[in-house]
Amino acid sequence: MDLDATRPFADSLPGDPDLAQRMAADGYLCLRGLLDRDAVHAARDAIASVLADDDVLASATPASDLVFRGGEPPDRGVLERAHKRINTLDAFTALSEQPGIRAVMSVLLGDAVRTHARKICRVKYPHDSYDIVGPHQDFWYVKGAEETYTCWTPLTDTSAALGGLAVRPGPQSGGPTPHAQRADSRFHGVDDDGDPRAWAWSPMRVGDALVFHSLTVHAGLPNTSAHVRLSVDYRYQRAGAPMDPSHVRPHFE
Ligand SMILES: O=C(O)CCC(=O)C(=O)O
Repeated sequence: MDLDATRPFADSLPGDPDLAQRMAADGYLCLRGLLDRDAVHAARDAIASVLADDDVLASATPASDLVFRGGEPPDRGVLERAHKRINTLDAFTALSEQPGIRAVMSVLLGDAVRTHARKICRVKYPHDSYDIVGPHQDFWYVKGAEETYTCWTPLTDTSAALGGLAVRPGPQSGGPTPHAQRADSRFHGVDDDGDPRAWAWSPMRVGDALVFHSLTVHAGLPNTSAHVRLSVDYRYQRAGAPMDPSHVRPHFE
């Protein structure tokens, strides 16, 4: 995707009175400064030290710089072991309950909100195209309640080279779309005509977050930098609404 041709995210501030209307119109909110930066850095450092233990980071630079050691991305066994350790990190799980996120979720979902146990840390190695999540709706993966919102937040500032997440804005009136296995990636996704003007993307800073509806089409972008891209995504729905069994267990368990 030509990021220069996308439109920038429409920014919102956590206290804006029209967050629910914006979500209904655009399918997403880009919330600048939603999360406490120290808490995000704590999660980044804890996860970076897991990756350093697996020798996937350059040894000459601090682990928190996330410089990739080069060569092929680690194999599935290493990834799985790392994710199981990441799932146990307090700094990773606690970030999902930051007051800023809770406040936005109570605007969108009311007072009784349930956080999915399946919290996902994305570890995106440079030039690993097979691991790119192309255009998709989270509902295809999440199932359960359509009224589910994802909060995606980068653990480092993002740039065009690091990629991040792009969103296809619009009201979510079309319902779930069938997904197909992609030939060039390990993920399922939806067709996209490839017109970057239909998409929104901007660089993000530590503390910024994207919150989007389970039917909003979005896509992970290629990482063409020399750094590992770290982000986390957490999901929320009304307590008591249906939840798929896969989402009551941690990722990779
Ligand atoms: O971070 C990424 O590359 C993709 C994340 C994603 O698709 C999601 O949070 O649903």
